[in-house]
Amino acid sequence: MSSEANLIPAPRRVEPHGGVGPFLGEVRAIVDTTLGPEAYRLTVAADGVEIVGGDEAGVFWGRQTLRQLQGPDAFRQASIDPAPTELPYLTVEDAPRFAWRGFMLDVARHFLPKDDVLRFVDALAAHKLNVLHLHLTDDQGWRIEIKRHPKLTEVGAWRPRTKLGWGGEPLLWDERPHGGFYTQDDLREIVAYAAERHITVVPEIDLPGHSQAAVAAYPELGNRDVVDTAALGVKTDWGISPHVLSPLDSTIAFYEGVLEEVLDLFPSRFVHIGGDECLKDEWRKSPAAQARIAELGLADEDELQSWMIRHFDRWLAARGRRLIGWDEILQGGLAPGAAVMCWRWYRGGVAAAEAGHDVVMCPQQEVYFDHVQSDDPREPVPFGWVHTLEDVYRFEPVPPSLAGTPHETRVIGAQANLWTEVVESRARVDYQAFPRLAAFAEAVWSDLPGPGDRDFADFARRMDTAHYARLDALGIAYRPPGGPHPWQRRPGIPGRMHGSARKTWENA
Ligand code: TNX
Repeated sequence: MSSEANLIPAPRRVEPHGGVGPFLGEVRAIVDTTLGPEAYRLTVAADGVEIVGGDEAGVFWGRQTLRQLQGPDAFRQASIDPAPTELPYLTVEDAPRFAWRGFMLDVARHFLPKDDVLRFVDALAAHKLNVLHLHLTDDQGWRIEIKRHPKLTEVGAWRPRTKLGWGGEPLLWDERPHGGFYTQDDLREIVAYAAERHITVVPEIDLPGHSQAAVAAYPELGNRDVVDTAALGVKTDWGISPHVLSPLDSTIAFYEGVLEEVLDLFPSRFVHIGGDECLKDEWRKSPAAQARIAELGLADEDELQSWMIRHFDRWLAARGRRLIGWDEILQGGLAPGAAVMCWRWYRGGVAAAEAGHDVVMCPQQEVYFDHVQSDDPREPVPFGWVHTLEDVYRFEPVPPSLAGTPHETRVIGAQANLWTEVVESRARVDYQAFPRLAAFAEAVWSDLPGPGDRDFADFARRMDTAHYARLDALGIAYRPPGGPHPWQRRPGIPGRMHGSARKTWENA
């Protein structure tokens, strides 16, 4: 039996009443809206277990806490002990700090089969995370079936080979073709499975950059007056492709058609349209793009991108949805209803919050889970900055420049992002995500003090005495505290390190 002090994420308040009793599997579940969204009160007493939730999600999070109290074996797929578990008598009162507690999975660079996604949804639920952002399209692959444009997956979901690792020498290739996509029914299943666990799936269709797979499938989407787009394939290596969408009406109409099908599959209020890293070289050279700039009376290519984003902002708003995009959508002026996902330090997020836009903080200097977890040379594929478990535990979504100001509440939450250029399988996803996702979950759920005052030693103790055992029972191939198991290493695969990230607010 695990003790009440080992819960992750830590609840707001735990009041032990002394004594223990057997848990026979019955829970009295009640909704009482005075508790507030996602809040719950869990009571274990001699007369049974009761969960009062502020809504159904609150009841569900209460059940996750109860599961942790039952001990690690409650995280197995089936019971291995016929004897009832003993529960401590107590009251837990709990509510999340942020409404958006997200995780982004890049299924474009490497496809993750449907059943692995469903399993990951279970892991998110166990950590009280409530948003799964699926990065469904990129230069290296298109992963969502679109009925009216079948070549997006027939052509765009496959590449002939894949760059191994990131960086120059040695230039290694995995010569196996790679690909895969989710059918619309697969996505309906993922969305429904997540909804049963009070997790919203936010789809991302990246535009106008990161679109080479779409251009490979439909060459007319690209800037044909400057490149032979018919000769382009799906990108096989990493980095930012210069081959972006054309800003023509035909391209916009094509993507409206894509988004119509996306809206039909995903009930999420927020729809992510990317907007990041759109190289403007083709637009600068393209007479058609320049004519568009002139016709619309725009100053430059940044304003042209902004015009496209504004178009989709209005288009989504007219259908009762809201646009969210990476912080580059600030360039050239932010669309009125847009929310911003801030990945380059905190700056864009601060500017957007001050201008009255909702912000999800996911700075790559703090919570990019494709980056290494230690400076141990045995880490599989050296990439990015070092983000240790402790670094992530001390991640603070609200920078000091917003804290205590009226703009603070514009930070609706935070997200950890797992890009998959060097993360090619379910085991690698597990390794990069865990245990850091447990620390992240506590940083976004719990009412923790400022980053410097957080009790990492206590978190580490809860990990060691209970949470690693829960992850074991869930079958998650996490990074052990002492470093990678021999079979988790990738010797000889090149990478690219960014040096050491400075944990200061100077760039906020
Ligand atoms: C930046 S974050 C990207 C991704 C890469 C990632 C690698 C963002 C909006 N763009 O395309 O996969 O860095 O860490």
